[in-house]
Amino acid sequence: MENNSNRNLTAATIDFAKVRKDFPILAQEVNGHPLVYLDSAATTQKPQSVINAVADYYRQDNANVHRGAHALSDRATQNFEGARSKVQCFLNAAKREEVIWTRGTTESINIVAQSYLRPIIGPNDSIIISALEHHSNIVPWQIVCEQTGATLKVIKVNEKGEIDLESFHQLLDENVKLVAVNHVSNALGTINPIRDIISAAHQVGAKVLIDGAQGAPHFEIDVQTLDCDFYAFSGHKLFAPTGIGVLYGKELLLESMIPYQAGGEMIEVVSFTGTTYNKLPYKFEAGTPNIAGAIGLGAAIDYLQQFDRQQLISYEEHLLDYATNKAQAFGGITLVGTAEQKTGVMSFLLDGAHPHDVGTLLDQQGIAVRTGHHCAMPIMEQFKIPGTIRASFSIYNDESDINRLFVALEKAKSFLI
Ligand code: 7TS
Repeated sequence: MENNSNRNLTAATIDFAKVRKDFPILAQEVNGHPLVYLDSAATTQKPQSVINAVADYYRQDNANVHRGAHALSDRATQNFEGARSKVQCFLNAAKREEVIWTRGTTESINIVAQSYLRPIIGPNDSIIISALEHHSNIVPWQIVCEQTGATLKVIKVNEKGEIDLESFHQLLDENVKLVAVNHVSNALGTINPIRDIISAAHQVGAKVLIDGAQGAPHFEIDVQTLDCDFYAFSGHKLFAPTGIGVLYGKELLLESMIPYQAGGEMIEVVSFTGTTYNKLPYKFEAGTPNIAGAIGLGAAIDYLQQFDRQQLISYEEHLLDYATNKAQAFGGITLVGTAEQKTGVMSFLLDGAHPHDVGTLLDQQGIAVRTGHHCAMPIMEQFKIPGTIRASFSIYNDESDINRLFVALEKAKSFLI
């Protein structure tokens, strides 16, 4: 369902004050102050159109999909499969069968680890990740290594928080079965050179998984041009509900893979003399899926696609520049992650204060940020810090949010230092 009253036409300049009004949760006070939400890298807020799509599904169409011989089930199935087609367009996947519904990025990566990689990897083989990964793109590969005797190799990251491509090339050889890197780092905001990584990996015959949890919310993704073998993302970081996400995989690879989970929906015929599996994408979708979540994700894609995405990207870049300049002028702030190519994530330390204490004082002033290691402990270890304060920006933020952050930081500073 589209929120026509707030529709912005592609060619027109986006009215960001109107965009903000699309997100009803933002119009509240927290601890006696108007909410400033700067934690979109953890999860984005939801526009009214997404909330309506989920509510409409439960109010009008709720039924199980692909099964019922009745009108509600037909409608639910159409909306659910329609959302899959929207994701296909969103990613520019060649086929809708290449779009698998999952719970989110974490589950998508685990499917690739267990259903694709584990059966084809052995003790002489290796997996490459970077030092800049979220735990979801580290631990599944460590488990595969424990199960198979394969080796996990880690690309170095420089002091700005950028992937060192030379170190990557040194790790690459024909025993590498998979390279798994994020599109954008959640902890530092670095945009990684995934095109170079994909083409170099393919030259030695390795497949590539892109963890797009922080990439899909910001960029137009074209999996065919990228030529990645797998791309994973979560709905909830893209203005959609929690509990829904996507694994894109090239058809031939998905065809070759064993199912991840077994049960209803993923079968063709079940008998005690042998069971055959359903075709793609259902082979990987055992059990009743998150129907409302998928429909909500479809609505979130509709919401995003009413805008000129390039303008959204420029706006987020402007917010990041605005915040970075303020941080540099502030005195006593150390920025962590200063890559040339960054999205709207500002990770920083208030010198002499623990990030958690700063986070608490910001919350008391109505400002939501995340503090800690951001599920990326290895990169924190490299910088020899326990964590950072992370302000992450989205299309519903504006300069006044950033001004409020710095006023609150002044207060925190006078209190703590
Ligand atoms: N990969 C990256 C790069 C992420 O940022 C996250 C979540 C995940 C994987 C896992 O996604 P999930 O939806 O399956 O949980 N990142 C964050 C974060 O930065 N703060 O909270 C969650």
